Amino acid sequence: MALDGLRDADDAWWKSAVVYQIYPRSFADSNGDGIGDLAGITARLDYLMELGVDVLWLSPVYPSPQDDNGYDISDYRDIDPLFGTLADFDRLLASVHERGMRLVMDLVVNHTSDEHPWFRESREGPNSAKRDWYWWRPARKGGDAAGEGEGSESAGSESAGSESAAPNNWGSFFSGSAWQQDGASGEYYLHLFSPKQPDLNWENPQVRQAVYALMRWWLDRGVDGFRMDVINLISKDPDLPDGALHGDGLYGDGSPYYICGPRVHEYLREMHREVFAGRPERLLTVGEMPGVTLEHARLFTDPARGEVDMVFQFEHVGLDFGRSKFDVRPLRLTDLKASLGRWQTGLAEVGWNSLYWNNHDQPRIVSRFGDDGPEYRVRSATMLGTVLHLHRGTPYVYQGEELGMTNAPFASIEDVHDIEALGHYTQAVRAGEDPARVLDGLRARGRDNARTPMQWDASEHAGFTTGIPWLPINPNHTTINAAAAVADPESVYHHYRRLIALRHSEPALVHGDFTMLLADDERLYAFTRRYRDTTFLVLANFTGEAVPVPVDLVAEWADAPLVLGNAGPIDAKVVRPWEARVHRRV
Ligand code: TEU
Ligand code: CA
Repeated sequence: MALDGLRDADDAWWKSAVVYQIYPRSFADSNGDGIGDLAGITARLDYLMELGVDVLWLSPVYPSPQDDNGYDISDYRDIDPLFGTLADFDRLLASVHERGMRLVMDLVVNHTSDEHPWFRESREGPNSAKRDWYWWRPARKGGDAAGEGEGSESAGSESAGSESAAPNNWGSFFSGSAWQQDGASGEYYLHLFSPKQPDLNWENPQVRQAVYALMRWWLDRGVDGFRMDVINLISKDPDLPDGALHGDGLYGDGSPYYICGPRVHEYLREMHREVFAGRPERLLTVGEMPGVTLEHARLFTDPARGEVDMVFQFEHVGLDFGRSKFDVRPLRLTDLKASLGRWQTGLAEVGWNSLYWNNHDQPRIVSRFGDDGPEYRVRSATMLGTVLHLHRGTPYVYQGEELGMTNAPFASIEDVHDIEALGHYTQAVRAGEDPARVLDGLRARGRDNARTPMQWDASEHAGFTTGIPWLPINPNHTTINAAAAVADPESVYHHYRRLIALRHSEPALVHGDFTMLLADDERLYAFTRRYRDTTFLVLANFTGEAVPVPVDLVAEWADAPLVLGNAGPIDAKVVRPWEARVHRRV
């Protein structure tokens, strides 16, 4: 594989790798039940190999009541029958390795499903041997525990019990209280996400050892690493203090007491020692870390500390938020450059960045930061890919991003499936917001936008299924689909192939120093990558208008060959709408 040749001193193969994220429910359905599955993925591996990606990240495929589409696991050592069997999984893994690619699993251990045997045993009562495997607390004194008529349900849960008696005022990520009262004991358990996702108590060493054992089980099966779900939330301040009341003041912000909590680095170092340290093969670990700061990220990704290889930070996907993620504000390009530039500089000496625009929680980037209309969809999608992939770090491609797939036209709230979106809609409308405006916010930011089925061809169900898709196919699949893209050399697909090939063949794009240019320009994004005697310039237009190239750049780069562009022959003095250029100088 091209990777080896690029190895620098350290054996971090993933520095020159490109990762492709698969959301199994929506990738490819092999048995016509309208839900994607493992055999469907196996049948599409040649497409991924042709694209040139090195690693596949699978969102969860473990047994789950699917309350949060699999991020609520009821058995960590098996495959949900929806997606297939362990034998199907082994076939997929072998087929991935045969093609020289790797596969990482999604590790969801901040919480389990409330149908996991661990939680079933834990809720049996205060004397359960597993009571301390979760965060149980008695009702708050003085709060009216019974709270007839006073308790309000968080999205979809049977009565949360009286919220005023909840042990503290923390709100859940999915709206409503972060506490659920359990009828049997009258006590409350913590769930930062849905009531069917109770948080594990990592203070308990038995919990940690149980997690390390299941991780070793999958590594022994041959997987190449883990993407770790909200792994910076596993350490809570054991006093569980109330949070400050912000905005609508319904719930307190508990984040200061569970984002990068007091023992999180200790736990990740212990995990590294117990799971990864003794293994011959170099694995990939990436921690999803909402709210992580650059300071903490440097600690998490410093190879000398033995925690994780890289983190997913959320700063650049929150720059166009108003009061909430569903309150849309226009992006200021200088904010984006300031944020990504800070992370480039901040992890230049120690640590490593992950690079992403999309995943199964984010709306489609071409609809968000680009222009998904017929004239500029391809060009803005390829511009966004070029800018992201040529930063210093490991790029992640989310399924369909390589086709320039767009947000979907959700006609009504009935079309919305995602628990986070439904929780927000319920709470916002109850708080008196105009349902139509709330739905607009969901259309722009809802996670279902990322989850509409993969568009393989222009046929009725886009080649995704022969059955009825679990989520409607985006009607624009008649023009936006893999078959058409593969057949069109000017497509987003072939541009991503060229981008990935460039990273595999140019050490400067892996290891090169990053320098931001034009930091104050609200229309152009420009930077260089320098390594030994090679320098690359990346210049991109984030607007639908032609923009003159700053004269000094013209002068400096006039004789440097163009190695990648997305708008045909260039005009040295003007950058066309949504155009991206990559020049190389030795
Ligand atoms: O997401 C964590 C997370 O921060 C997102 O839920 C975030 O709140 C939001 O959706 C993005 O703005 C992870 C998984 O990626 C997500 O799918 C799960 O729902 C969540 O954890 C709970 O497991
Ligand atoms: Ca299926």
